[in-house]
Amino acid sequence: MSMYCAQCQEAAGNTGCTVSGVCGKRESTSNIQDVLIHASRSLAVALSMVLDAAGDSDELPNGESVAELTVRVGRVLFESLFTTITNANFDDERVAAYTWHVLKTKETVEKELRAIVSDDVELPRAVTWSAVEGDLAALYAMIPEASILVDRDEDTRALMQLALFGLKGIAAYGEHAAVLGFEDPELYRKFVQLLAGSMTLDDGDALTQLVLDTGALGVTVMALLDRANTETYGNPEITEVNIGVRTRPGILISGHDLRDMQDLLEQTKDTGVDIYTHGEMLPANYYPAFKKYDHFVGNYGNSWWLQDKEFASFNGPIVMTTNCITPPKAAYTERLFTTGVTAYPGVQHIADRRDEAGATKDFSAVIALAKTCPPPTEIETGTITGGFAHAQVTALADTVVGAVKSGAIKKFVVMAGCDGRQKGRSYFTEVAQALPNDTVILTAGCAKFRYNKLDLGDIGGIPRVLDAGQCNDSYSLAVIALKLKEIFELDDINDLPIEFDVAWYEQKAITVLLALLSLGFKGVRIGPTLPAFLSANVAKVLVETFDLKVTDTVEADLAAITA
Ligand code: FSO
Ligand code: SF4
Repeated sequence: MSMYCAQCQEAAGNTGCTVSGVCGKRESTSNIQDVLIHASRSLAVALSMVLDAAGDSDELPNGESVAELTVRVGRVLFESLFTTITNANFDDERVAAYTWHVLKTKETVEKELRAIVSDDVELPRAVTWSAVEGDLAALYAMIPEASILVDRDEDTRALMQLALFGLKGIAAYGEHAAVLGFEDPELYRKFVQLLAGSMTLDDGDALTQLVLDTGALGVTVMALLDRANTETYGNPEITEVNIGVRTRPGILISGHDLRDMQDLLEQTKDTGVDIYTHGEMLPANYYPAFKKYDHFVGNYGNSWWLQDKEFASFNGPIVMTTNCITPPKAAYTERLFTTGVTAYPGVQHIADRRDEAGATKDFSAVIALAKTCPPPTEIETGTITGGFAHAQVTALADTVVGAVKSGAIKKFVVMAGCDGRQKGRSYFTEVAQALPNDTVILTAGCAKFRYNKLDLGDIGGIPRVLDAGQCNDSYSLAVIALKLKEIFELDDINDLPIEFDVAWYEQKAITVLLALLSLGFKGVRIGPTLPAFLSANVAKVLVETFDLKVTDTVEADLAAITA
């Protein structure tokens, strides 16, 4: 076996990619990502030892406070793990650069630790290993040690991966909040301790607790990101989003980074260039702060895996702010730009802003290119409706509650999550189409593209598909459920008329799943398959403890959902 990766729903044969990734990830990239993850967990182990040694004191011998050190390390870890998420970074050199940055940060933590503990204490290898910057061979030499397959039985490995992938999602959500200036030292501290545990623990009970704690931290980080987004850009509101095109050249922006959206909209004002969203950037259309720009036209295309056709027909430059990028086609490679944690070899990269506080990114190269391009080719016309995040739904609470009480709404079906290439995902379109007219679909994430253009009608003015936003906004769906529980004065959240039929793809979905379990939701149905990295025993525990289900046939699930 030359590589091993089972982190996403498209893992080959639903066991794992071992030669190259179904996503297009090469063996070398997968292996160097394993080393980056290993370095990141090692850094977490080093810092957690400092935290333990410091106890209640905030003072450290070398001048930095414990809180300052934790935030500094936490930022590095958020970025380093985010870049290893599926379809984020395919560029070995950039992954290596992240790894050296992590290792350099680890050296500073090791110095701090050395100053606290006595000289005769032998520090673990996680703390002491390193690799000289620029020495790729030294990183490759770490591959055998970094592999998740090393010396572990399958149940231990399954629990470790479940926690690690949940932590990757937390890193992504945390990074999105951090670029908007929303950070929580306590969140970083817990994150570091959990990440360290994902490397050092090998006892089943302790690892199970680690998974549960990861779910609880998932709730915390999603609440932080919700605050970051809404306090920065306002609460999403009901919006008719144009899916047609105008006649001027355009720039297409995809991924999840709203700060990039803000910078791009500002810099393209009065330039004669229009802005369109793609994939997970669609919900940017729902924010008051972005609606004020006249040159923000609407959304172009569908979910991430259709980018090879839709980027080609867009005709102008495309900015990928985060995952999901797919191996680009020649028809648009020269018009494609990446930024942030996202990268692809041979694709132009917009430099990051993170090192300069408050600095904006420079999109001038993208804008200059756009001015030379023809306008987008129209592929659709009309509008789609969205913007049903928790504040908007709460504002409609009287109507919604009235419809539930009158029996006009019998069930809410949460069909959030991610989309993917697999043919079997037509299941989600078929379920949405076949759900009876007294059901409302609550969605978030790119899973929505499987049914958000169907004409499913409304119930007394409430659309039957309520889109809360990005997968990053899945928290909104939990808030809505908790609000309904409060309004209906229920003791148990599971007494609500809510069913879950969630599509998963990458690691943020694992965070969302663990967060839902942590909030007490039971009977969550996920599909189109259970995660490949779960062992039979771990899957059994999830089924028995949380009544976790895997999607079945459309007919069987419809019968169960509407029962
Ligand atoms: Fe989709 Fe991709 Fe948002 Fe994911 S674009 S699949 S969960 O990486 O990020 O929903
Ligand atoms: Fe395979 Fe998914 Fe890993 Fe890509 S991210 S190598 S498709 S398991």
